[in-house]
Amino acid sequence: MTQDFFSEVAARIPFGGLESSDPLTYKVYEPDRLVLGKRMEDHLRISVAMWHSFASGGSDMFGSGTFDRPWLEDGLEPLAAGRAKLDAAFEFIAKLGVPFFCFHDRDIAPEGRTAAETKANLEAMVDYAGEQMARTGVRLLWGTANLFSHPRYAAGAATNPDPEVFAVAASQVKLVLEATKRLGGTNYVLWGGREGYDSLLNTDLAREETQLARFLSLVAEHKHRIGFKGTLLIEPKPHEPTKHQYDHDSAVVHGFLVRHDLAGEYRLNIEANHATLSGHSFHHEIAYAVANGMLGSVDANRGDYQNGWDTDQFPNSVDELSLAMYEILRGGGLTNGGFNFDAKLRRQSMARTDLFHGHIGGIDTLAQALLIGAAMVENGTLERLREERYAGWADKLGTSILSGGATLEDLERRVASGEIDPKPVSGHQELLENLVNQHVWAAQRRARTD
Ligand code: XUL
Ligand code: CO
Repeated sequence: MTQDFFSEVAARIPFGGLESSDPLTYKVYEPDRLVLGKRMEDHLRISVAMWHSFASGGSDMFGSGTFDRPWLEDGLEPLAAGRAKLDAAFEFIAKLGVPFFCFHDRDIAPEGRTAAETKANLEAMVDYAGEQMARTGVRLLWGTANLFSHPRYAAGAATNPDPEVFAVAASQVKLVLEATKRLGGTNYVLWGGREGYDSLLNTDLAREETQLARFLSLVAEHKHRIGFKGTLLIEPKPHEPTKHQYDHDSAVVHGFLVRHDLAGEYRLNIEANHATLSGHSFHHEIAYAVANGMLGSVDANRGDYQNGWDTDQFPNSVDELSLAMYEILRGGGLTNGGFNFDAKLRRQSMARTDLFHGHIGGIDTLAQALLIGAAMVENGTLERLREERYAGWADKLGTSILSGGATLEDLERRVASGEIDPKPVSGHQELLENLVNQHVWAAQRRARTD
């Protein structure tokens, strides 16, 4: 018997359109609407994150939890509380009407007194999640192991100076990878929570790199051994909780994977707020991943321009997301991946309905950005101008350089003779930015008149 936690929302959130005055309707998101020949729902593959939305009570380092979350109250029997949490989560996701969820092992199953008890707790809660998935039709986008909360991981998991900690982390990943397979997950994520350092004085960088590479090889080996067909994803982040994290950004992770012959085994899970913390834009990180065949999935959220930390707010900037969406669509879209709301309510947003408001706003923002990104692709002007800019590389000189047919001597001779004499050309940045704005504003007008 599942409990009812969101009775103020009677049924699935409907599409209301821009004129709707009901906050509990979608203004833009229409799952069945076709965009570039594909349903909106299949483009976006929205997922709700178990941790922020159901396993956290709203505490921060200055104060305790504020959220109205009966399943997190003190004194509940741990497994009964765990089942109530899953009841609440699946009721919410079904009412939100999105296809996926994501979880860490510790979001759904409490740590026991022994390793055996912890394992039994996980098995019981994974079974219960499976029942809830069957009841609601909600699917698993990805699972992951929490390798950062327990005190044993204070100095890292795979990169810990103690190999016994490595072993515990490895056993945890084995169990969650298997649970993810059992629940039909389409991806498995590794975020290097404390794989980094707080001080170089006690850190051996070379050793830690070797350990991390070994860990990721073991995970890939086990994936193949058990026949898990999903994609393994690494989620870059530059810092927080450690001062420096090894999976700094997309390019750093890609370089690491290539160095250790693992680039064929892993893709990237790119989080908007992690991108901005690393000093990049979100769409830079997406574009890098697309350019290198590494795009896997996205953690949707945003930071705050006044704060230098991971505020994990719900996304609300159509302008910024349109650029990311354009890069995703240019790259062929998300296939196995999705948009997982790794986003949390502000501590003052205490009501349970605020969970709906946060997600509805975020989903509508993604949907509107998708429409604009698609219009930019369909219109084709940006792509054409970009191609024209590089046209010389398709000509004789460009192809002879790239194919290795031209030596430095050849090039110097032709430049000295005046045969090669390039003229600077405009990059037209402002023109391009105006084109993007034109698409943003046109989409706003279309939405008003639809
Ligand atoms: C932390 C973060 C994690 C990962 C999963 O910043 O983003 O929630 O997404 O461990
Ligand atoms: Co994340």
